[in-house]
Amino acid sequence: MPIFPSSFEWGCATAAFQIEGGGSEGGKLPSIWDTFCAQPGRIKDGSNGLIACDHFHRFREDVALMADLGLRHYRFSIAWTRVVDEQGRPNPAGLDFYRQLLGELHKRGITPNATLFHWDLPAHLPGGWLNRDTAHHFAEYTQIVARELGDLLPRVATLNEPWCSAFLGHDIGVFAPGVQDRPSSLLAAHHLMLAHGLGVQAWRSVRRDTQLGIVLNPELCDPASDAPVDVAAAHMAELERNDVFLNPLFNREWPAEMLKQMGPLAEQRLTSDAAICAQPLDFIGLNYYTRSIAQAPLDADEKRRGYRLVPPDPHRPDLTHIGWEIYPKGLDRVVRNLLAQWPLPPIWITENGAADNTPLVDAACNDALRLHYLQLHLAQLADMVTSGLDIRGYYVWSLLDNFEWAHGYSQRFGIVHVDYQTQQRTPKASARWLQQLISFPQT
Ligand code: IFM
Repeated sequence: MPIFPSSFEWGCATAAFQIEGGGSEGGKLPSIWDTFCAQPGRIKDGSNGLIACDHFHRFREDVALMADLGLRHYRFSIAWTRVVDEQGRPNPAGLDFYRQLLGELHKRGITPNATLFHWDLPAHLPGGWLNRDTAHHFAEYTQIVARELGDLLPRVATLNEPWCSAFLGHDIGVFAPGVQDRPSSLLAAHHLMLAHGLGVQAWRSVRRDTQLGIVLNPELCDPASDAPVDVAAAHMAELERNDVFLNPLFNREWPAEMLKQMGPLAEQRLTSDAAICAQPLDFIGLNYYTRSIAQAPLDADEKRRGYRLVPPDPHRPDLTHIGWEIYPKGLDRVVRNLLAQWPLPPIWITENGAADNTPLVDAACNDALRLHYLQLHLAQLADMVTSGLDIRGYYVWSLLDNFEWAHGYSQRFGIVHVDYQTQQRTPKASARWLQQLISFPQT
């Protein structure tokens, strides 16, 4: 068993749209993911998040499961669409759901870590992240959460993986809202970071006793060969993935390459935005799953981006069921790369996990692939912590099998199996291993 300091925090992570369901209960409004799911062909299995894991009604059972597994920390997201109405006023019924959830966590000795935005943008906001006003609406929503729930929330992240909202949502178009336009994706990225900065200011205008941060999914991108064109492509991929989000946090300008790709839209970035984005933070959350391999761009879209990603050969044995390479060394490499470039605050690994679609057989799920993945990554993490890196905790993704965005329910990331017909929860072999690890004597 890998050994961690006794102060190390162990938790699991989820996100509202992926588990809650309760699609229109208590005045919940549609998000851009609801409208995206309703468009034919967007979601692999044609599913949606209206019921998901029915956590909205079963949260007590889910919190009991966490407690049983020895998880003392829980990262979840608050659905903006549940807690604020169309006029931007607090929605008491939605806020009450989170108050009850937080009460239950408190009762079980589990510390919450809430993310304010995990992609489920209210559908009624005109222009979404392409409209600067959305950043101001985010700050208003943040202030409502700070006022209404702030006393129950010791740690809060503004955004989860803004790269996905910006680039998967507005360049590749496989995520809501499904736009495919390179300059727009960069404008969305800018507005997301502006929302982050305005959100931190708004929260701190209400309370100053909350640890505030952001959750990013920086990536390690290796070139497919030593050829200079491939090396340059990998560099471009890392600029997009890392510098676009980390530079604003430290009041550094975007790389010239990214500003050039934005064209005339770059004028919508105001000089005064830089200081707003660079609010001092108490922590940074890093999500790590795999690495990428890049080569020189071939088609027009890739040339606009400056790189082409090469998916791993699907026959390789070291892939998870979603097709991502199992590369634990990357966790160490990516954290050290970031620390060499940016003065990061203390780090939490806010997501790490694997898609393993092993079915339930005789009421048991032997998810050996996930177990293997977690063992490798936690051994890697233990070495990193022992070597002195300031990493304070780990949240496995995810507590439950859940709605995996464009993959619908076809990919299972949970350490607990969910039967979507009966909503029965069954801890998998990986959950039992993690339970043992957490209870193992630590230094
Ligand atoms: O399910 C997602 C999560 O919402 C954000 N990070 C990556 C996970 C796995 O794809």
